[in-house]
Order: sequence, then structure tokens, then C-alpha cells
Amino acid sequence: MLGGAGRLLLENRREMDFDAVAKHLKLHAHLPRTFLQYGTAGFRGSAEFIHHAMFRVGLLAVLRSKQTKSTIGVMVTASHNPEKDNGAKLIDPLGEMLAPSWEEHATRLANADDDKVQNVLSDICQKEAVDLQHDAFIVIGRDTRPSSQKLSQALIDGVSVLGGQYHDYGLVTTPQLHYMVCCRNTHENYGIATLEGYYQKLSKAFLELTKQAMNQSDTRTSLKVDCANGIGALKLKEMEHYLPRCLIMHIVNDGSIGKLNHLCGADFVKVHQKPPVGLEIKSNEKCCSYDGDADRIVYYYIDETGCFHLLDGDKIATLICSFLKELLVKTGQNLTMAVVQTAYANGSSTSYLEESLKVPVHCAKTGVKHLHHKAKGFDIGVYFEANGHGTVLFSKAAEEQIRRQAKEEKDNRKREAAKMLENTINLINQTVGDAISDMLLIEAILALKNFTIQQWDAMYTDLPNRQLKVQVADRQRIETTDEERRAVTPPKLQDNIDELVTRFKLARAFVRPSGTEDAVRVYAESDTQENADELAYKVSLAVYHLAEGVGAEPQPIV
Ligand code: G16
Repeated sequence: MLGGAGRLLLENRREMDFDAVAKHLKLHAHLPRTFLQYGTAGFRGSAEFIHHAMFRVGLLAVLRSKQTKSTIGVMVTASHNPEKDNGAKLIDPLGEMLAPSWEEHATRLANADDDKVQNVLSDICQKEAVDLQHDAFIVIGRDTRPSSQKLSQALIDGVSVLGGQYHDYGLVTTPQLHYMVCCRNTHENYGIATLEGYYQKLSKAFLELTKQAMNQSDTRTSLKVDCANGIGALKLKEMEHYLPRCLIMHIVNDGSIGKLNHLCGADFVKVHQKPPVGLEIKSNEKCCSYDGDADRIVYYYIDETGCFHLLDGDKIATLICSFLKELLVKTGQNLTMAVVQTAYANGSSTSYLEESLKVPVHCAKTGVKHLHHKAKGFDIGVYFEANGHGTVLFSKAAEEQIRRQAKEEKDNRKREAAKMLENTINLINQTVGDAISDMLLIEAILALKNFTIQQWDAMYTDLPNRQLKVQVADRQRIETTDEERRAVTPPKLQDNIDELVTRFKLARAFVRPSGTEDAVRVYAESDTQENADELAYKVSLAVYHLAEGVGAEPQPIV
């Protein structure tokens, strides 16, 4: 007599059409030259070498969907990476990033030899108690990379060969696909699972929230938006018609001429601390940049002296926190609020949040999945990476409490504040960082506070900082601990960094292997830009020498 697990195995064997899988595997053959890791945000690599992985992601998505009995999403994108790269991000039922145990399955499946794929699939089914008799439904989206359509086809092939049903949303931003997944799995409680539904939900919340500030006929705010020549441009243009005229947006780097992420976009602006090409910037003009799949945003301006000012994820978190805190005080609600940052957070932002705003700050490893997870532990969890990727999470109980107060509160002042909080909740994409939704929230807050970008910037002063990349033979040789703030291997590296840091004022530095690029990232901050640059340079030299650097030795920053 077979037990539950044995019976499931037998039924699964009957359900899985191994012959069809084998036939299709030949069409999407594995090129054994590259090892693919499901990294910080999914698979990333040169588009020519990931075709087989996309087919296998399709297979995996079906298993995950059957196991969770929910719709699963797959976004074809390599986000901030160069145009020649591509990749996939899997989206779990509530619009969150894929669960860590499944990341391991994804890596194993992507790297298995063709003749081992069936074993890996059976093994996953057994370990995760996947019942293949369940239906599977996958939603698919892609960014504007030239390779995305073909890779998305390989993905669909993988879904179909295991009998999964799918809906292809075509060109969408990553956060839009996260939104669709969440809508579908909450019976559209979260929103309507169409682009129209997304635009209407966000624009309605924006209009309601800013009613008070934008009703004054002379209130106009203008913003230059660099869309990194990516999908964000197409989607923002679609959304423009839903937004009030007083929000004047000039969309640049819309993909009509430039190359995706090339000398533009949020990552370029953050790392190089200068404006993107393609954007003419006059002094004190408010500008922002999205990344290639529009899940990150940073703001910036140039002052009268020509000095560039970046308002990154840390500044965004601070602005949002101060706004939410003021509203909470007005409502009289006693809800816990915390901020989650990573090691990249500027030291000044952490001090400001803790000392001036009195909001507790927690540190997580790089990768929104880690921040998201920590932020879920509070009534209101604000999480932002310094690179501009982040959002705000409201616990179910907090959300219900706020919505109830917005409806039933007798005190006018408190009710109005609760309504504003309710509209803030509706405006935020709680599934993941979303450049469009974050931008609208920031614009709403600035309008309501009657703040210019300069006033926002003046909330606190960033410590000068520098980020660099070092090429090494094997970046996995760098192992870290303490939320990536300390290196454990190679030996002596951390001692070296510690010693270097003592030579500079207000200094801090750390190194970590990137999970999206073949490089080791170096971060340093200090009292002056020269010192931050010098410290970053010296730390990169240490990495280069102790972790088998390849190519030319790092050079001083001039
Ligand atoms: C992804 C992740 C982010 C992470 C970034 C860089 O962003 O979603 O959480 O900060 O990669 O990661 P790493 O330093 O490991 O390369 P995106 O916008 O590229 O998807």
C-alpha cells in the first residue's frame, strides 16, 4: 500500500509528459559554458547564454503555481544591467519575490545537464509536495530589450509543455507585473488586474491625496523624468492621460534614440553622481531617473553653483517617513513604524531617522527580498535601498484600522488625516518598489508639504560617498557577514579595510559580491568627497590584491 508521498510521486509521473519535456529541451539546449545563479533579483546574464534557462524558468513557474495553487509571475528583464544582458524575475503569489528555497531549485534547474532536468523536476515535486494534477497559471511580462520577446517565447514554451495556462501582458514594467500577480491572487481586492486598472488605481489615489494642494489653480509642479530608454517611458506616457495637468512631466530618454541604461537611468545617476545624458538640466530644476524596468527611482537637481545634489533611496525613505509620522500623529493612531535600509544607507540618513524622526532603523542584506521580509514585521514598514528601490508595507491590521477610521471617525481632523493615509496606501505599490508609484507619492508629499526639492534635500546632509566595482576571478570568494557589512573571506581583507577606515574621518567602508553583475562592489563614505574617493580606491586595491583581481589595477579617482 502506497503512502501519501509515494502516491503523489506515482501520480506525478503519470501527469508529467517526460517525452514532451525531453523533446522541448532539445530545442532549448543548455550551453554548458556559464553557471547561472538565481541572484539578488533572479537570473541575469548575457542574453545569448540564457535561452535554456528561460525555458526552465517556465517549467519551474508551473511547479510553483501548482504548489501554491496560485498565479505566479515571470518578468523577462535584466533591469539596470546593460542592454545585451537579460534575465528573469519570478514573482510569488502576493506579488513578492520568489521564496528562498525555490531560488535554490531555480539555480539547480537552470544548471542541470539536459538529461538531468527530469530528475531535478521530480525531485522538486517531491521535496515541495507539488501535486501535478493541480492547474497552473502564469502571468508573463517583458521589458524593451531586443532579446526579451524571444526569451519570453522560450519561457512560454516551458509553461506550455508542463500544461500550464498563461496570460502574456507583453511590455510592462516589473512592478506592474507584480501588481497583476497580487490582483489575481486576491480576487482583485488589491486592484483590477489590467494596465487600465493599475493606472486608475494609482491616479485616483494621487488625485484624492493631492486634492487639497493641487486645487489651488496656481499650483503647478514640473518634473523631468529620465526613463533610462526603457519600459518606464512607454508606461508613463500611457499613464500621463490619467494624471492632473498640474503635474507637468517632461519624459526624456524614452528609448526613441538612446540605448537602454547607457549613460542614463537611476543606477548610472546614483553611481556616477551626475545627471544622465539626454537630459538638459537647468539650475534648481527637479529631475528624476528610473532604471531599465522602472522598479527604482532617484531624484536630483543642480544648484546655482553647478553642484549636483542626489536625493536617493535614503532621502526618499526619510521624506515618506516624516510624512507618515505627521499623519499618524494627527490620526491619534498608535501604530509601530520602522525603516529598513541596507549597508549602503548613508550614515547621515540613519542618524536623521533615529535621532530626529525617532523612527527605529533596521539593516538587511542587499536585495529587496530581504528588506521586504524585515519590513513586514511592523504595522508600517518603510524600506528603501540607497539605489532607489523601495516601498512601504502596511500590515493587514494597520490597513483595516486606517480604513475604518477614515470611514467612521467623528473628529473631522482625525478623519481627514486617516483619509489621507488611506489614499497613501492606495497610491503605494506594496508588492515591490515601483518607480511610477514612488514618484507619484513623492510628488504628492512635496505638494502637500509645499516643499521644493531643495527644501526636501535640506532635511539632512549626506556624508560624501563613493561606489566602485572591482573585477575578480571569482567574486564568490568574498563572503560576508553582519548584513554584508564585514568580509569574512578572503583572509586579511576585513583587517585591511578596518585599518584603512581608521585613517579617515567619519569613515565607513565595506565590500560585497554583486548578485546581478560579475563584480565586487565597494562602498566608502567619509567627511569629504576626496576622502570618500580615496578610501574607496584604497579598499578596491585591497580587494584586487587579496581576491585575485583581473584586468588592470584600480586607479585613483580623479
Ligand atoms: C536588483 C535588486 C536590488 C539590488 C540591485 C543590485 O535591482 O532588486 O535589490 O540592490 O539589484 O544588486 P547587486 O548589488 O547584488 O548587484 P534591479 O533594479 O537591478 O533589479
